[in-house]
Amino acid sequence: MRIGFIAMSGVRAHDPELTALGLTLPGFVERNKIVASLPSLGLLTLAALTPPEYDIEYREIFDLRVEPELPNRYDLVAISSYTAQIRDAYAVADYYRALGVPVVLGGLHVSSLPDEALEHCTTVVVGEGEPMWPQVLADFARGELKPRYVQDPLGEYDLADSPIPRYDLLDPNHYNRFTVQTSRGCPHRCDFCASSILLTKRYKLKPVANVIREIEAIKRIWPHPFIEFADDNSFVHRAHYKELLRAMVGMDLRWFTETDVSVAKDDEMLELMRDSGCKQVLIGFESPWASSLDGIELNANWKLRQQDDYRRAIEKIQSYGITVNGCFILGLDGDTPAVFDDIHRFVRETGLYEVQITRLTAFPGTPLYDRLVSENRLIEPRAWERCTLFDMNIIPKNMTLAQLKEGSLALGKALYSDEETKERKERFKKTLRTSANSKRRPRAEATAL
Ligand code: B12
Repeated sequence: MRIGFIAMSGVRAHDPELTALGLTLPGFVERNKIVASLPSLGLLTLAALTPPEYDIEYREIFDLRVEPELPNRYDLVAISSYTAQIRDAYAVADYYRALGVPVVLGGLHVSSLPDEALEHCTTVVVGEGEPMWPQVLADFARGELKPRYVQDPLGEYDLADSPIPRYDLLDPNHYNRFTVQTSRGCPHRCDFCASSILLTKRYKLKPVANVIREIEAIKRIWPHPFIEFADDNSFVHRAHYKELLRAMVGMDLRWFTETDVSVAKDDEMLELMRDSGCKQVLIGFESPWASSLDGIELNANWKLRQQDDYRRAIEKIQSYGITVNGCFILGLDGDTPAVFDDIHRFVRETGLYEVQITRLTAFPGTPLYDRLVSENRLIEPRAWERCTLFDMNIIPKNMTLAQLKEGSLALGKALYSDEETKERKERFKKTLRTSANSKRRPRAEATAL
């Protein structure tokens, strides 16, 4: 029996104008080259939970229009789903179903919209894949595959049970980075967030020993790897992450993760990050404006309360030789057309090394999506191909669509120009030369390992 694990892959915009721009702006091209080829950790994890009697094939499809040939040798097909490329995922599912091959769809998009998915597949899985996949396979083996498997309770999988993803199915020459997930969920609840919080309301940690086992598995096929933590918010649990980072010191790693601005308050954490090979953290600042931050974090307005720390935090983190990739969302409800210049000014003043601008996007399953449906502010409901974070799928509140389009294009052209990209890098290098924090100091833990 042969199972095909199929992931849609690559990073793109739907609007051809944006795609063309992305192909030419230096700062943007560079970032795309780095992230465009990340594997599907979800499917590699399911592959690890597949008994050895099955033959496994892992396949990524970058663009169905470019590579329309699909292998026709599977007895079962498992497809993962994010929103932007769901039409392609459904086309692949339709193709195999027409051949009589059972198709299982899982992942963030179909977990939010299982009924839509069932129009294209044999079976849909709602929730985290790890506890569900063995049940699916057992029923498949008996010829009793059900149309729907729903994790109950949702998000309660214990990451202590997590297997080592099948990194051995990958050719390291095809990737710039491998991903490792060290936590799932986030304690904050931003109304737009369409990440793993859709699957787990609880912030969950993977035990240090499991993470280290995964890194060791990667190092067996890629001795000096670049690792991206596929976390929504690393370092929330300070003591846990310090233990993890101590164990990573001396493993000869370079790594990247997503976190929040509060990490800047913990010097010991920053030292450990530096000493274990952290090269960059991505932080969602979202906006330099209080009016735009107000209300986007639904539990306690956390994002608004951090705003005063933004500048100090960037300076502090970067003084450790760790670059900050600052993310800003354009078209938030508090934004007016004046926001574009202010973001530009903020980036230049703070010396952020890298910057990511995206347009406010309402993904299915998020509080933002439900709110904008009720306010009739979706441009084209169910046009999932607009959910790239670069395209526009919402009608902004305090500017016109044309203003959002023009303002973000002009900002992108300025920020990702050759001149400004170089300027940001030069400035970072210059600060490092005078920063005492950037130098690695010998530490007891490092020599003990
Ligand atoms: C690595 C990554 C990528 C990689 C790899 C994507 C891939 N093929 O897996 C690349 C660079 C290719 C990529 C591309 C894009 N990405 Co991306 N990416 C991530 C990132 C950083 C980590 C994802 C991850 O590995 N999670 C860990 C795994 C274990 O979780 P998982 O995939 O959800 O899988 C679990 C379950 O969903 C389930 N499951 C998943 N698949 C299946 C299949 C079956 C059969 C079953 C039973 C279960 C199951 O089981 C798994 C284990 O529990 C997240 C942000 C983050 N911090 O998480 C964004 C994220 C997933 N990306 C996002 C976006 C928007 C994009 C792009 C649209 C960007 C663009 N403009 O092109 C594209 C879309 C790609 C697509 N297929 O549609 C959004 C998706 C939102 C959404 N709900 O759709 C996220 C959440 C970031 C965000 N800012 O919101 N991305």
